[in-house]
Formats: sequence, C-alpha cells, structure tokens
Amino acid sequence: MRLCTGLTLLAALAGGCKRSASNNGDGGSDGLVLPSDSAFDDLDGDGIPDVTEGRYDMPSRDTDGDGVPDAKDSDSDDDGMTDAMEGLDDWDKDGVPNYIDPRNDGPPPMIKFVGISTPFNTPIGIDFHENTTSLVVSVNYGTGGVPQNFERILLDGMHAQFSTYSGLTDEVKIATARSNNPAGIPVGTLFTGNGIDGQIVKISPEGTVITNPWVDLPMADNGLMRGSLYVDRTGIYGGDLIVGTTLGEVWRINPTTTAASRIAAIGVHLEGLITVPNIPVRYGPLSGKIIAGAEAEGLLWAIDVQGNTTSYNLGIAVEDIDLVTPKENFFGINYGTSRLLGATAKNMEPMIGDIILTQENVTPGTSGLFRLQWNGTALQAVAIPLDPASITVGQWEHVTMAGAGVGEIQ
Ligand SMILES: [Ca+2]
Ligand SMILES: [Ca+2]
Ligand SMILES: [Ca+2]
Ligand SMILES: [Ca+2]
Repeated sequence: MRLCTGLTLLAALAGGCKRSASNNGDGGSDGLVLPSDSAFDDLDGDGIPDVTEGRYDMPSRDTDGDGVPDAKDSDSDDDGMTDAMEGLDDWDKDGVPNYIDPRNDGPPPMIKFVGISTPFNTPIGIDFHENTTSLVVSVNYGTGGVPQNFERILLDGMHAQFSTYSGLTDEVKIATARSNNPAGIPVGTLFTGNGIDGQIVKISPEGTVITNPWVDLPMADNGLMRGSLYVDRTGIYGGDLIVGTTLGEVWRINPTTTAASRIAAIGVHLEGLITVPNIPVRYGPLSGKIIAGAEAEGLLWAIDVQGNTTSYNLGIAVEDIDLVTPKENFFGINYGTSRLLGATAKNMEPMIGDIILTQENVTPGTSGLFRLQWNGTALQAVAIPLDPASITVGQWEHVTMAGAGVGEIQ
C-alpha cells in the first residue's frame, strides 16, 4: 500500500507521503491552501478524481480499512489490482465501480465459445507461449512418435512445430513460464512429463533444447505428471514449478537449482492446479494456497505453503483450473472434436480475477465451466451459463487464458 504515488508535489503540499487519514478538507481543514484543490485533484495519480474517491467525505472514505484513504490508496479495495487498472468501469455490472469492488458478485456472463477452425490430432494440453504471443498445444498423444508432440498455433490458425520432442503416448499436460514468473524462468520455457514415474522434462523457449529428464523426483512411486504442472506467478512459492502427480503427491521445484521438495502427499489422482494469490477479500480461505482438482473424488484440495491440506466438495468433478486475467482470451481443448474453443477477453471481463473450474464431462447445453466464488462467508461453484449462440461443448481437456489471438478469437 503506497501512501502516495506519482503526484509528489501535491502530496507534499498535502502533508507529505507519511500523512494519512486526517487530510479530508478542501485545503482549509489541513491549514494548507492547495492551488489546484478542485474536483480534478488526483492525489494518488490513479486517474480517479479525489472527489470520486471520497477525499472530501467526513471522514474521508477508506474502503479497505487499512488507514490509507481511497484518495491516497493505490489499491482502494485491496484486491490485488490497482485503482489505475480497475478504474471506474463496472465489470461485474453490480453498480459498484471496479476500484472499490473487490469481488465479482454480479451474475456470471453468458459465455459464447467460438470454434477455431484449425483441426488437431488428439490435443490435450494448452498454454500461452508468451514469447511468441501464440498458443502451444500438446498433440498426438494417442499415436506417439510421429510426428512431434507440441505445436504452436499462429494467428491465422496455421500450426508450427514446437521442438522435436516426440514419442509421448499418454495424456500430455504442459505448463509454460510467463513474464510474471518471480523466479525469472525464461519466458516461453515449457515443462511437461515424459510418461516415466516422477520425471519432468524442460524445453527451452525456442524449442531447441530439450532436457529429458530435467528433474527426477526423489524416491519411487511418485506418479506421473498428468494434469498438474503450473509455474507459480504469486511469488508465495518463489516462482517454482508446482507439480501434482497421478498418485497425489504435490512438489515444488526450484527452477534454478532443480531442488525438489515434497509439499504434500494426498494419495489421489490430482488434475489441474494453480497457485492462488494471497488476496483474502477475493479468495477467502484459498488465498495464498495451491488448489488442485481431484476429479474422481469430486473434491478440490487446497494445500498451504507448510503442506497443510483441506478439501472442499463443491459438487463438481474438477478437471482444470485457471485464473481469469485482464485482456486475455479464453482457450480450451474440446477433446471430442479435437478442436479448440475460444471466448473473448471482453466476454470474460465480468469475471476478471476469478478462479474458473472446468468439468470434463459437460452436460449438453451447458458451458462445463464454473466460477469458484468466495462470497465473504462460503465457497461455491457457480455454473457459467452458455450463450444460445455459442458452439456446443463436448468434453473439456485443458484450458488457459492467453494474451494471444487465433483467427476467430482476437
Ligand atoms: Ca485518485
Ligand atoms: Ca485504504
Ligand atoms: Ca483494487
Ligand atoms: Ca462492480
């Protein structure tokens, strides 16, 4: 929380950066005459005028109650997104502007999937290959060696081979490093399994260097990396690669030293996982934890940094998990048709910051997607309705948010 930001001159006139809530007046109450005191003042430089941020209310408004009034608080609602980013829009359409609305409690949007015309051979895994602004997909898992196991999808829908890696015949899940990786893993680095117990493969951002195995987890019977690889973006796990295995082990791997430490042994097949930012107002008891789906048991597991585990029955069989990020499109593998489906960033906008869960077996006519919502007292999985104009969904495999476009989805 910064007490003041860009407009240091105004901040200094108003009593300096250390000063907090007492600065309510229009200049008179604090004994200073501010030459530009007006409806256009913007003490914290976030683009939202002081008058809108409640600077002149008595007492001045402090939405998150941290002692820093909204007019000087770069994140007035303490939801991890700056006021400058959230602004006065109302993404969830509940009548409360984003910058003082920490949770999306309006109804989820009707989601409209567009089928991407490019066909694939048994796609499974998908992630954003940020260094090339494209999507990377794992393919050919049923047939193995010929041809390669990874393809990038270009904007026009054409495929480009990514690396010479081939030979995988089992479900191939993948995770990439993005520029928000706190450990500094080169952007575009790809991690996957190789079908051998406990082994993880690393592929360089250009696809030219394949390290196989990159890590072989200590001890035997770890399980396979199928469904559960994720590069930490929160920093809570140091930017490590987090893996959950088919035998229910959860590990974190330091990308620099390759040191692997086991966080938990849950003992059930884990599917998709993410690390959740530490934002209690938005994520409640899941804040700062790893969450992983256990599809067969119908449970969501939460694992904290010390390895304590909690399970939640949300009434759905969780296949994959993702976070809705601003200005990124949604992409998912519709396994039955071997096609990719997409939804635009604009369509996803009312859910920015939310956790979304996918269920593999999709009830006909539904989206198969759920919003995992903390309402301040309880967690619930809320079905995201399907737009009648949407293409239908058969069976979800992996999904991702990505700052990439593909022909139909830009
Ligand atoms: Ca402001
Ligand atoms: Ca505040
Ligand atoms: Ca905020
Ligand atoms: Ca709102």
